[in-house]
Amino acid sequence: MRRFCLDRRYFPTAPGIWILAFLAAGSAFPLSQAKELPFRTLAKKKGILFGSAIRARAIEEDPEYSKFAAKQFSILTPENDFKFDALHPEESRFDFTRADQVVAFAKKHRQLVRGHTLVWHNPEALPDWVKNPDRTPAELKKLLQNHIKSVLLHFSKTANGVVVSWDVINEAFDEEGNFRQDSIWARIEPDGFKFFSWVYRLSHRIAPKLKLYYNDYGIEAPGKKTEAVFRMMRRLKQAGVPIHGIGFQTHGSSGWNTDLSEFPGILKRFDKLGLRITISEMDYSIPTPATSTKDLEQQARIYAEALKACLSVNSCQAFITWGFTDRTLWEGNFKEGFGASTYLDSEMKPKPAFRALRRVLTKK
Ligand code: 9MR
Repeated sequence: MRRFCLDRRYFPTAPGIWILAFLAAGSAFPLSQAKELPFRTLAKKKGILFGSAIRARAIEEDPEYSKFAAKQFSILTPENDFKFDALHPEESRFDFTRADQVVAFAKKHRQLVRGHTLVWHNPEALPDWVKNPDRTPAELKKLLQNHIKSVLLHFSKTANGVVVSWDVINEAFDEEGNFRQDSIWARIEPDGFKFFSWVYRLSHRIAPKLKLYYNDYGIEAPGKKTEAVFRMMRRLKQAGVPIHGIGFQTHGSSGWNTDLSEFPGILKRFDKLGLRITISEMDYSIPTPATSTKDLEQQARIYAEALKACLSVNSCQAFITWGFTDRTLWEGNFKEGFGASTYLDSEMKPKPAFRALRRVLTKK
């Protein structure tokens, strides 16, 4: 008892002890980090999911990358690991190794996965056996049907409740708003409405619990393509085709897709069709090396505007960026001399865009 009284003379009372302990620890544990809630928590308070494109290989090989992804995100889009060439390298062989690694990571960190993508014309994401020019439309139809069925059934069995949505068709319209006739898949059915109806009805029959999205870029401002996509979505909805959402990729770069002032209004139009909305591949590339404060601030402004647009409609489910560090960029896809499109630099240090996103998410 006596000793306890003595001790009390030297040790402050309850609130005081915490203030002292905090000050003493201050240098080793900066206040800014101590109180920074991860993106996923901030986003949840705003009613949305927050995520990024992710690569199974980077999760495996780069601890800093995987630590950030585990902590910050509530939804992941496999950047390439769910694509046709990755999952179905030969006609009679599927390979789910990398895809299953993404799912395992998501399960471990209580994250959702957005499947990407079942039907995409881009030859980069198609294996040679599909691209064989001798295939008849009937053969193409059969192989696409088999691909969709096998892939959706695999994830229904192994990732039920984790893979919750899919970009079923990706980028089916050209810049003029035409259903792409140069796509290999248009050989199955050149009429866009009939093709969409077939693919979405088929996918819904196989996996009725999934939310099925259409996903495209360059539809964040008014124009021919935005209008064509809107009309197609409206027609599909009116016809009762099971299409549930639309992904606005929101890629941009200095000089392209820089004006997002009409984006909230566009989202409202799609929202009124009863579609869910996702900002699905947000990024903004700038001249490299990315040292200009003006460019970095412009990048920050665009990221913030896209996120605000998402928050402006109730149906916006998720804000997903196309990568989160300049360490792992989608090489080769940028204009010469451009890059640095994410919100962390290649050393994983926050760029102005990182702060800008946090400001939007923390604003009352
Ligand atoms: O970032 C992806 C890149 O690593 C791949 O090589 C490429 C082809 O599969 O696809 C890139 O991702 C694209 C996405 O799947 C669809 N929208 C545009 C993205 C950037 O090109």
